[in-house]
Amino acid sequence: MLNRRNFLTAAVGVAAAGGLAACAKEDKASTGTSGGGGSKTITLGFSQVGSESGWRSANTDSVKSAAKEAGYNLKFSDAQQKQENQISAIRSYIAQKVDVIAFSPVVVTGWDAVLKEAKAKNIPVVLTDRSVETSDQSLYVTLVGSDFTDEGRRAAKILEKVLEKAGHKGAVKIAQLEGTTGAAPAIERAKGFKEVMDASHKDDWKIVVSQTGDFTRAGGKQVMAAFLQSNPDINVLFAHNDDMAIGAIQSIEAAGKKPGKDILIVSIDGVKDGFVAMSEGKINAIVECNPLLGPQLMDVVKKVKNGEPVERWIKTKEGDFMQDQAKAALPSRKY
Ligand code: GZL
Repeated sequence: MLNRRNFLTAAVGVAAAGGLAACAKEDKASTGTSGGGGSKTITLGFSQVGSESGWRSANTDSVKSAAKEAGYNLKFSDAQQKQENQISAIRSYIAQKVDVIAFSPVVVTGWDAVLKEAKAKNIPVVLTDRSVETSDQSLYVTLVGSDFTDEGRRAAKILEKVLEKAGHKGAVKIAQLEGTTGAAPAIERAKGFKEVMDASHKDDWKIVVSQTGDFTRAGGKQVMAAFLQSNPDINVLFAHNDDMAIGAIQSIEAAGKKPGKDILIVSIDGVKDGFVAMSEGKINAIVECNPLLGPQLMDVVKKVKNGEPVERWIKTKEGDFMQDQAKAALPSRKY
């Protein structure tokens, strides 16, 4: 929740706002036809988490291109992974009286105050990608995004196949590279993975070390290096996204070990670089998390603007890939 100091700062920010959010980077060029006074063109205010990973870049491209395709007036801001920047951006969209606000919340908590301000101004809010924790379900209309808990379950289940294919014998000592602390995908992927572990692998699998790498390559590289210092007998890495896995691979190789062989790797996202690493034998399996939400989002925004009913959760469709599928799949990967 926002404390009094933050709230006052934000209030001052809103008073002065008029246009750009105080700290976030807002794209100057809005896409689609000009909002102007014309009521027929939809003006959408979108606050993006940041640009921390290949997944995020693909997600941003999808939102921007779909808004352009739909002829919407898109106001877009990059929060550089800071919640206060997202809150400022949302407040500036409220001040600009956009038709709909959409955002991917960097973390699950701390949104009630600003979402209540949007509600007070009758501006509907659509969540994309990540969800929020709130007791007031009226604060957003719908979530367009993946089931992260299921992604965690799928990661554990595909690890079973990876271990079998590798002919692994003995204890499974897992290092877990967690996503951004407090973010829905980090919380829920860990939860889903643990569900399968507790149900089917109480005696043979153990997460020996787990820490956030903040969804970035640099984070994955740094934390994996520390993991290898403290737990040299790690034989599996579960990374909450490909970017951290790719960073970790650099540290694994620097330690003189073979990623994909000495340390089996399962990751989530399915970005092109993840598929390249898989085709090189360095990642053993990837659970896809589809970032191409733009078209679904624009369709929902139009329905919401027109007051039409929408489902509470519009889930994205995604698959799972083993290493031997990587080469064939690469040419058709869209992100
Ligand atoms: C998942 C998304 C996550 C990706 C990461 O939907 O929120 O954030 O898995 C990204 O790559 O940083």
